[in-house]
Amino acid sequence: MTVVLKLGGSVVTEKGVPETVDDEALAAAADAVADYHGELVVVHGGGSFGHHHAADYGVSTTEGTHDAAGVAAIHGAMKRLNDAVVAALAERGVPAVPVHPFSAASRGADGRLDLPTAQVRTMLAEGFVPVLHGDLVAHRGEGATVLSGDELVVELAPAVDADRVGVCSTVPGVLDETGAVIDSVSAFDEVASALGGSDATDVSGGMAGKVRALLALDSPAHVFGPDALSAFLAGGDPGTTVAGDDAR
Ligand code: IP8
Repeated sequence: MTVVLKLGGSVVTEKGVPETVDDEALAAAADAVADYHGELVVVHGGGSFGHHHAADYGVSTTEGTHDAAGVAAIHGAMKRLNDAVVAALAERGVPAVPVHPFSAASRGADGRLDLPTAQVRTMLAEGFVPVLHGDLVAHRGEGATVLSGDELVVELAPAVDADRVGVCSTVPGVLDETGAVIDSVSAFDEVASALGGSDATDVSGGMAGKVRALLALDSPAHVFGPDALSAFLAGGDPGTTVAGDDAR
């Protein structure tokens, strides 16, 4: 069983306090991961590390920077968060190793991401747990732009032939207009009115972009809150199951 797991940046950091890990939340997530013993790729988001610096330098997934100091600040912050996540896993005996996407990935002028994944597959085959993170990416014509953890999940799941994809978020699933968790989504139309259908090109921000991207995968994805991480890793289907035509 191969699992790709995204830990939302807001789950493992104090979102409002720059460069602050939520130690309790990270410890709880790392405890849950340590109880899982199959092939696993972890991706984490930026939380109060990447987003704070990205905002300072006006960088997004489409607006880039040529300021090397800005690149060093944003990428450096993400490496510090990655160090904290890898360390929390390693303390619990998880063979976690860091993978920094900025060193390997690039975007073309059309925004298309090229993410080499042979090293991640080899790490898995050798028994490691690769830990990637939202980062910057060299972007033709833009300098460097933000690469979100959600984009990484969408690239990695087919590359490692994932059986399951988990997105651990601060909310307990995809929510309907009343705030209740929707059990399953098989087409975007089913949730368009609850999520707002206007962000067709947004694969990095907001639940609508996440759901669209997850529907395109050929493995089922689950969106759930931190309390349900253990249940997901134990093979359960907490929160919302997102499975498009190719995943069923
Ligand atoms: O939180 C963003 O990753 P995300 C990474 O997964 C940076 O969108 C550098 C802001």
